[in-house]
Amino acid sequence: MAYLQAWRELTVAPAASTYMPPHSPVLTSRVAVTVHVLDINEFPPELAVPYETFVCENAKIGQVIQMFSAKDQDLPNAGQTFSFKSPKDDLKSNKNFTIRDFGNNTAGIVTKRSGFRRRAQEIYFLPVVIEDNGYPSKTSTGTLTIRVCGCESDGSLLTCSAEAIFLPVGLSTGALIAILLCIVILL
Ligand SMILES: [Ca+2]
Repeated sequence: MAYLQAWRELTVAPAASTYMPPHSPVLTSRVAVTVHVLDINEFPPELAVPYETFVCENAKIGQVIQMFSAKDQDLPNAGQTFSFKSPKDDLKSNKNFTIRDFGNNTAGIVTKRSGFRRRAQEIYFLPVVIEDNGYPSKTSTGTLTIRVCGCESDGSLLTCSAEAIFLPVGLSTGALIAILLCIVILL
C-alpha cells in the first residue's frame, strides 16, 4: 500500500461555548495538531505515450517487438508501480500478440506466431490492462497499435504501407488530398 503522508501544524481556535463577561481577560491557547493526510488514489494509470509500433513480416514467435510503460497523475510518481496484462478475453482469443510484464514498470508486446503479412492484415490493435498499486488500486485499458511492415533480415524497417510511413498519425489520405487541393486553388 503506497500513499502520501504529510504532516502539518495547525492553530486551532475553539469557539467559546460559555458566556464571558465584558472586559474579561482574553484567554488564548495554542495547540499543535498533527493532521495525517492520506492521498486517495484518484487517477487510473495510462500508457506513457500513444504507442504505435510495427511488426516485421519476418518476425519470429516469442519476439518482443515493442517495450512500453505507463504514467499516472497521482503522487508520488517515483514510488508507483504498474502491472500490465492482456484482458481476459484477449488472452484466450488473441493468436497474434500477447503482453509480457517485466515487473519493473515496463512491459513488452510479444508475437504469438510468425508469418505476418501486410496483404492479409495491415494493422492490429492490442488492448492492455494497466493496474497501479495505489489505494485503492485503479486499472485502465489502453490500446497499442501494431502495423505490419516489411523488414531486412536484421529486423530493420524496410517498407510499410504508404499511409503508415508518410502520413502523420490521424491524417487520412482524404484529408491530405483536400489540403493539397486547397494549396493548388490558392496558388
Ligand atoms: Ca493512480
